[in-house]
Amino acid sequence: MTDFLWWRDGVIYQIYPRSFKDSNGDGIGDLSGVTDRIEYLADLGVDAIWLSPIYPSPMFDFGYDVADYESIDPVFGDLHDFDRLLEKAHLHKIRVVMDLVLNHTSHLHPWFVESRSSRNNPKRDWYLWRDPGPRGGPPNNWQSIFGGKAWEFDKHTGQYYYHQFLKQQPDLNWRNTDLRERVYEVLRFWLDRGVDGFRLDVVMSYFKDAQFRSNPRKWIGLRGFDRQIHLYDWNQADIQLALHDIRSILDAYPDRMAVGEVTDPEMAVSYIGRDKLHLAFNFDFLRQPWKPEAFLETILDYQQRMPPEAWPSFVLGNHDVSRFPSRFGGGKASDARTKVGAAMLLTQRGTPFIYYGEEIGMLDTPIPYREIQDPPGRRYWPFYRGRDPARTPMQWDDSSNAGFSMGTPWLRVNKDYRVRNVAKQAEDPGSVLNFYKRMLRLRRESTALQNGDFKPLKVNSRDALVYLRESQDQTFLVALNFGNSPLVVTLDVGLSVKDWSLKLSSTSRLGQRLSGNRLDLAPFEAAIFKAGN
Ligand code: TEU
Ligand code: CA
Repeated sequence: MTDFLWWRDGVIYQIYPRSFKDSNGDGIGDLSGVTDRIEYLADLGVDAIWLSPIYPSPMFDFGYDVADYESIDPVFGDLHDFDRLLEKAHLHKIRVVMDLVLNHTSHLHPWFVESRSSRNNPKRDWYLWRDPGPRGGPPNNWQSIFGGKAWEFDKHTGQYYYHQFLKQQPDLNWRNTDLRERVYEVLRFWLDRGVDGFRLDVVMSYFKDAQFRSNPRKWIGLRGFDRQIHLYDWNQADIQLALHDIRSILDAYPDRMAVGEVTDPEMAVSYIGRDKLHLAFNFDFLRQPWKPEAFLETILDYQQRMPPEAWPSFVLGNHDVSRFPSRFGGGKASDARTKVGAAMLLTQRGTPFIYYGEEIGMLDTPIPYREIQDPPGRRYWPFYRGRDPARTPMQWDDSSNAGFSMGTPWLRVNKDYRVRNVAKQAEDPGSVLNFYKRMLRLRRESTALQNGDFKPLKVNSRDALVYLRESQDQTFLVALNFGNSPLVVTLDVGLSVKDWSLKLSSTSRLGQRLSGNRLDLAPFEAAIFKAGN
């Protein structure tokens, strides 16, 4: 491995455009807002941005219900604004990844409007229409991820259509060749415009069982969806053909990438490789408690499943889950813990994804019931409060609305914005922001941290995670203290390297930390050493 390949060796930053920066005071972030912040992202040191959907949408699922794949929603700007953003990002060597939601459309998409107009409309088969079951009910037992049955009866034509998410998000029929060809045109539309890659929303759901068999049941789980084994409503073998198609479309352009959203690492490894997707998310880090052995286990499990020609990826957060500083406990030690999490993420063998705001340690924002915007949040409140808490405005400075907007933000700003914001952290050498910058710089200049081997070291402490990242000419040792007490760790292997230099520490503690097999760590210290200088 030599030449820098952006999606393999770089770091990708997810932007939720509604919440990043509002340039016109309507309370909603937009493309000009992102364009204004390209210098910030370049200075932070990320290699690419992934934009959550910005297409025209009635926003029942805040853009994940697309009404036109080849345009921009006016709330975010227009194609001209998009081209400006792309051009400026490229000028700063930042790649741009679009979110493509191809499992379903909005119910207001012209394709669906046509499809539902009559049983013999040419686009009827572009969606999943079925006759009622034997007793007049839904065709089978499939459930919606956002609650209730996945089938909606359409009186006009007397059939049900399938929706894995909201009823305003009817699923496309990927078994229809015309539909597939049309969708592939969408990929080319954006590739020709110059975008560098795609994040494929719920790619494992494109194909459903051709016979529409009911799923087997399970007895535990909050939602009806959780109480089924998903044998038939996702991850069908035929998806592999679509993955090949998508890859060959991308391969006709230089340096393009597709990352797929799938549910678990087992699926992830079967979706990536030379003639499939470049990357698939591994969400295992999102499910771990704050314990070194839990993370180590998932890393090793994933490493062992990974086919030789495939490349891993890691995330600690996204727009669907609680922010990681909150998930791992928040409170007084939040920032110290966040730095340890960041050091772990950014020293993995695999492409790291950062979710906007993580770099300043943003926490979940509690949203009162009457302000909840997210549909599953309303439906399952108070058992589940939805995804709004992780989607609140980016905190830029201590002016009103955290410098996000001159108007009233679509979601409230976190109360801590006067103390937690970019401007303030930029001034403080010990801030989370400056730690991310130093980490990103170190990763960028170290081939071993990008693509060297990952080798865990056995240690005599339950609070420590210690590993090597080794390439032919570089060795790094990463030592993470997950606990709030000082640690003296004994490494159980004789390290062949005697001479280590400390490259970076998340604390201000001075002095020697690694000598022989003895490693000293301050509370919540993340320390990174390099063999030699
Ligand atoms: O998410 C897929 C998904 O199933 C979950 O992440 C889901 O959002 C979670 O279980 C909450 O209940 C993708 C997108 O990331 C998400 O934002 C969209 O809402 C969803 O697809 C539909 O497009
Ligand atoms: Ca705006």
